[in-house]
Amino acid sequence: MGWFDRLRQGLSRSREQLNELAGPLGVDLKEVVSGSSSASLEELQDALLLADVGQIAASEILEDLKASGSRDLRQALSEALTLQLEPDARRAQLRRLGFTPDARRAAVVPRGAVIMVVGVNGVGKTTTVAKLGAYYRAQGRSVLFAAGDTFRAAATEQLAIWGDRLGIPVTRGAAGSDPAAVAFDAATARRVRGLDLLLVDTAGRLHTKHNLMEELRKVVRVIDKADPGEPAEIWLVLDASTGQNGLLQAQAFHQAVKLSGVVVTKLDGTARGGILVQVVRELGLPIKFIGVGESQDDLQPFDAREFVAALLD
Ligand SMILES: Nc1nc2c(ncn2[C@@H]2O[C@H](COP(=O)(O)OP(=O)(O)O)[C@@H](O)[C@H]2O)c(=O)[nH]1
Ligand SMILES: [Mg+2]
Repeated sequence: MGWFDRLRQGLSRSREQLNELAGPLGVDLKEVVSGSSSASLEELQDALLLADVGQIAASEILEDLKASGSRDLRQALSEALTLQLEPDARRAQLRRLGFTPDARRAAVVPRGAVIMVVGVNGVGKTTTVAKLGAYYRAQGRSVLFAAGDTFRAAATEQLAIWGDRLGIPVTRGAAGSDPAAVAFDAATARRVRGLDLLLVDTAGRLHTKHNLMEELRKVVRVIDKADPGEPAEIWLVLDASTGQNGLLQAQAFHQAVKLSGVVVTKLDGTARGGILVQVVRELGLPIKFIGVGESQDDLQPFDAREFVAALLD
């Protein structure tokens, strides 16, 4: 099965809910809006809320549908949802232009030389670091990993195995050592060796634990000390099956260290697809990549239009 089919499969529950409550998406939008169809806008709103798109986006989508000149509910919903997945500025621009350009998954270019991933336990941080390493290396960049999860020896070992497999060097510390020290060493090593990109793994932590969030801030500070201006990117790794709780996590991490993007993993599982909308809308953060499986190639640059196609069709 290709990655798109795995994504579709992962989103099947959300898709069924949307189709079921909204009636067949093939119905005439004009009839839905005028109230003469078996499907109603209220039911559609319920379906959107169940899929976790959130109140703000759901209301805006309904407004867009009412204002749409199209008779095709599926088409109009697809455009409205795509807009909700675009960053604010681009959303405004697309609205002005009145169309959504073709899907074209652009390569994700990091702003600087250090990308750090953060998140709670088990969401797929270490796997994502490995996949990102494979992705950027395939784009011709030289990569270094930092095994910043010193909390568990197994975590360092897990990244070391990926490093071996991918031929990517790993800066590591002893189990139980200070993650900030590992990050400092790695950031220095990247700069001195002139490598293009450092990917920093971190230990999972509950977003409610203050001292662990402090530890994360310290890791950010020492990287900046070793390599001023870095980490240019801090990406939250979010498990797509967590729904509303994922948004709370995102908010807490965003407050502790200023996030620059999100990687949503496990979209091949039973994903609540709408949570991506809330991340973009309510946190103003772009989705950078999506994870659709456990192997090194199961990471795709995020494309809103493609994602909506997987969700609706
Ligand atoms: N199905 C699926 N599994 C994933 C994905 N990303 C990570 N995993 C699995 O989730 C589990 C936890 O991953 P890990 O990277 O160790 O999480 P961490 O604790 O955040 O570092 C592992 O079994 C991974 O193989 C994904 O996109 N899809
Ligand atoms: Mg890990």
